Amino acid sequence: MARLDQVITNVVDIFLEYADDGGKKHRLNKEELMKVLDIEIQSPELKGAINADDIEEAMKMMDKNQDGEVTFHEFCRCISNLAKSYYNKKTGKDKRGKSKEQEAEQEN
Ligand SMILES: [Ca+2]
Ligand SMILES: [Ca+2]
Repeated sequence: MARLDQVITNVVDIFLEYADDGGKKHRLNKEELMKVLDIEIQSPELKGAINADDIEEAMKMMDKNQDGEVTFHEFCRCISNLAKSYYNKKTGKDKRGKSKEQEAEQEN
């Protein structure tokens, strides 16, 4: 499989694998989210970026509508933010002290 094929199918497959484990289907509850972050993210930097070691904080960050569950939409937004923060780090963008709003404007 090509690399982007892999990335996209992985995001969906990983989400469903954990989300359908217990509780509601297609939703990550706190325990399921904890497992995803524990097992599927190993880079200390990425773990740090989403507070993976503090499940309450990670949940707060990912669960945008605060209904106690992470939907695929919320999961994708988080993955995309992680990708952006890695991109910014790699390209040195985060060192110029731009605000988040400015970055969003440039990328949209
Ligand atoms: Ca579930
Ligand atoms: Ca939610």
